[in-house]
Amino acid sequence: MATNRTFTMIKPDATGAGYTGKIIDRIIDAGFSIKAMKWTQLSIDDARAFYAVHAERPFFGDLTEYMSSGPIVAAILEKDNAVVDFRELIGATNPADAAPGTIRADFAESISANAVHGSDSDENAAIEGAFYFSARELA
Ligand code: IDP
Ligand code: MG
Repeated sequence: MATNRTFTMIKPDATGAGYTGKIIDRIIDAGFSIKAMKWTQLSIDDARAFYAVHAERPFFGDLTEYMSSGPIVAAILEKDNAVVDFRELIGATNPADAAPGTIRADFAESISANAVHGSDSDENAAIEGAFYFSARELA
């Protein structure tokens, strides 16, 4: 059953480049409402836990180092069809392949430093949201 929620992070390349406000504007303009949001930073162990599903991938070390290298903004977002619509709003993993006008096309640096995270399923949206937020923190 669709939960109509997804989870996002604005990644260290984008917070460091000063794109946080612009990316949040894109998200709100696309019809998502913010249920919870925080500015924080992952430790290397936090990043390893968050991305445990990718532990066997060759880029796991680079990814976890990068994701713990600077501040991120974590948020739970709500909209009809949230998971699928948000993946469409952010574009392909590699910004070189991302459709024009998507967040990654406009703000990402590289396939690794790609500006934003978006959950890939309702199940993972719930797991990832719970990594950062308690039920008490949701608006
Ligand atoms: P997604 O973020 O579009 O869902 P995933 O395949 O789930 O992409 O990969 C998670 C994250 O790992 C990506 O957003 C990106 O930061 C990083 N990543 C994915 N593929 C590569 C790669 O081939 N080289 C380096 N980093 C990668
Ligand atoms: Mg993914």
